[in-house]
Amino acid sequence: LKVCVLGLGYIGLPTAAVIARTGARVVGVDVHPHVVDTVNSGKVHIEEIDLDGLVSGVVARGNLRAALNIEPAEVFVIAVPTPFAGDHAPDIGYVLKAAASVAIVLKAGDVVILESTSPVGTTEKVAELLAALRPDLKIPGHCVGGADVAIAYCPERVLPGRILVELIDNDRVIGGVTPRCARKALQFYRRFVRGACVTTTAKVAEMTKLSENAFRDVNIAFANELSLVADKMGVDVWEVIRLANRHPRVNILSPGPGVGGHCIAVDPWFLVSAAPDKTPLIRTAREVNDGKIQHVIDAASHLIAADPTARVGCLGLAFKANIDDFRESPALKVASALAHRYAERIAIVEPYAQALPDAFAGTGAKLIDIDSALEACSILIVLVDHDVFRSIPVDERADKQVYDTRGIWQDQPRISFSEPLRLAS
Ligand code: SAJ
Repeated sequence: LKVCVLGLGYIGLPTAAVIARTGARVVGVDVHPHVVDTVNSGKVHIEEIDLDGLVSGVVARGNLRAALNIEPAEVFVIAVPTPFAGDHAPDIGYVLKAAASVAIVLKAGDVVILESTSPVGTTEKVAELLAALRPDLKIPGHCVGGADVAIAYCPERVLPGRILVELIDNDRVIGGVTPRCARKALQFYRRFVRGACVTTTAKVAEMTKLSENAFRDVNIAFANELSLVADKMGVDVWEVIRLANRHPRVNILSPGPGVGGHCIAVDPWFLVSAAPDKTPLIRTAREVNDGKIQHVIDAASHLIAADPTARVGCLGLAFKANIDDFRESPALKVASALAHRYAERIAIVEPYAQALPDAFAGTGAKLIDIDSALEACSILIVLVDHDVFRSIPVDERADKQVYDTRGIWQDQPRISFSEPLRLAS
């Protein structure tokens, strides 16, 4: 079997490598020459547990190689980004561009699968485009009788940090443009998925994916909203959540400095943009989670302004724990806002960064290690729950003013935002 994976990012590269491990010949196509060169040298351009070993193995065995241009194959997996344009409207330009390149080499018997998170109706647009570009082929939904090719939507559902495990173990939803398309795609996923593979229509699969991430966003927004109320009331939100979660039917998620990453902070907008007047809850959740960033900046500023000589350590820039991914990261937004406001008083600790990102240019903020921060800083702002921060014992931080936005140090003497005078003590 020859498989062509379009897009070698956080999803495409692990997917290509896992398929290659099944013995298929996989070519990964990417527009960035450095990505193609890196993969062909058996290395990876993204940090993900066990991915480096897997890629070097499948490249060495000749099962995976990367290329700048598409090649004929039997299965095409599209895993390119779907960002949003202005007004939070989804931009499916990369998907359509990838589909147009597939059209060049498409032949009867091939299977085209879209994995990118996409607005409802995108897979049908892909079919429409293929029908327009390849009138010589019978395209599903655009022909009478049996189609020459199969087109399906099968969203990825993997969690960064657990991608290789979840690619195999998670259940998959496989939505066909027609039931036959779904069955063809199912045969492909059975090669490497251990979880259940459930078939449905392309539109249902598209909306299912968006609903999963909107569900998580709404639930995190609830936790973040509780944290705002708790700050105002002078109540420890972590204790409230811990106790509420002892109820058998309550499972409140964790507040944080906001929601980051390229999925949860983006995908709910695809639902809002499809039905703006029907989605007040999903929209508000997005606004609550985005608004939490400013709340954290304000609360941290309050603390920092109260002690003008203190050095401040911001712990973490990544969008979540134990990864090197800074996309849409609330931690990065908070830390860079503080660096712009308080300049060289701010030190950043981020074990997953080699240098400070561009957002810190001209601020005077420095990247230091955690030991130096514990020595030099009397104020600590916890922005990411990396394990290395979590494991710092209380005696190394008991004398510090700590604003712990992730609740990782439950034993830390708490500061209260309802009593500003205490902050100056
Ligand atoms: N977060 C909180 N509180 C929580 C949980 C998360 O503030 O209780 C924050 C995180 O710190 C992070 C953001 O939310 O900033 C998103 O993190 P996440 O771990 O919830 O999700 P992602 O973005 O890493 O991955 C999600 C997953 N979707 C769901 O759990 C429904 C994953 O399964 C999807 O495959 C992925 O999006 C995707 O690619 O769509």
